[in-house]
Amino acid sequence: MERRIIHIDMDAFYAQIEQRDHPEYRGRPLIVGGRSLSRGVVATASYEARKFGVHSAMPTRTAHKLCPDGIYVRPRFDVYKSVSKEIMEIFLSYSEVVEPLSLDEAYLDITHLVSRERTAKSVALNIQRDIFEKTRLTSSSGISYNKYLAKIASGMNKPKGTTVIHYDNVMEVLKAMPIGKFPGVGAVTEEKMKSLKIYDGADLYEWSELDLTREFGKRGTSLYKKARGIGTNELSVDRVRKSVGKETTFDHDINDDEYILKTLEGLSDKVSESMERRQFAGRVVTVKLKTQDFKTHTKQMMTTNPIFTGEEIFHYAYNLYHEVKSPEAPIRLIGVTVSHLEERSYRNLTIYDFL
Ligand code: DCP
Ligand code: MG
Repeated sequence: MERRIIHIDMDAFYAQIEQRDHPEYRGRPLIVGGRSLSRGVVATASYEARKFGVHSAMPTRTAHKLCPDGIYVRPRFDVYKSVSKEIMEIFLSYSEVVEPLSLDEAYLDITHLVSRERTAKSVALNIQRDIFEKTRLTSSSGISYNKYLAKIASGMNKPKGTTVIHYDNVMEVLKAMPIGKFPGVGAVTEEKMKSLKIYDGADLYEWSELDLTREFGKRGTSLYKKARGIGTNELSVDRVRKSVGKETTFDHDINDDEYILKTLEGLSDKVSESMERRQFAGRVVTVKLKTQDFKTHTKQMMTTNPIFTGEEIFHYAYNLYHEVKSPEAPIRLIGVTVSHLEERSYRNLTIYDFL
């Protein structure tokens, strides 16, 4: 049976909240993220700032060059989390089948709400209206018969868009889509595609499954299907990632405790940031070392309480490092992972009880 899936994604989420709460930021290029010129990274930028080429994950230093007159502010995660909770509550008032992807986006299966009198698009518009009434924030939605098409659709008319991809227009949309915009095609794959003269969906469509598998391994089949509008419509009930880890390989083998611990501290912060974005806390910390002789050594420890801050993670990683290192073996790689993850913010919503 054909399902109706909606993907909802807030517009310039952090930036829009800052503009809502600070009227003086409205209509101005606003950049939310780390403000340090040496280490800061842009979390997101208002649409006014995007005109200057500023985008998520860009070093703050680069953003300053592109947009020197922008307003630069630090994120307020607590506020974003509580807004996220509000929008998740709205989603749950429409459907029990909700799959959150991050703080500001989710899939909803709303098949049961659609009838001859009520289209999926009108349901999406209602959800967007409810979000606006409750939070004064705009969102975009995409509606389709599977997940990846709904996600593509929500990105097509941002901000404030509501876009439907159905059987009549799916091939037209996919064929015109630049290859880099296909879900699952990252920068590396995009380059490879271009070297094979695949620039858009129409080019991809010409390739046989066999040839794609030959070039891209197992992902070939998925790419073949994506070029044809075929994808899953099952919302994942348990897509909680099992662990979050970061590692670094040194340029040359290192035996300097102070330097290694500094690196470990940085990695702990990165793991924490990644957990922050997904609202996880974890119960097990693992430190991994690879020594000069290519041997891997790991050691892990259960924490007393679920942890998530960089300081907490580093506290355990610091102790583990001292247990696992051997004084005479220089290190080529170090990594830290937090596992046994659990949800933090939606806990009292019981969303995961039935997802
Ligand atoms: N985010 C981040 N670092 C990234 C990407 C995103 O910290 N590399 C945060 C900030 C965003 C939020 O997650 O506001 C949601 O991410 P989106 O990709 O949905 O981006 P936006 O909502 O900011 O903009 P858009 O209107 O394109 O959805
Ligand atoms: Mg968004």
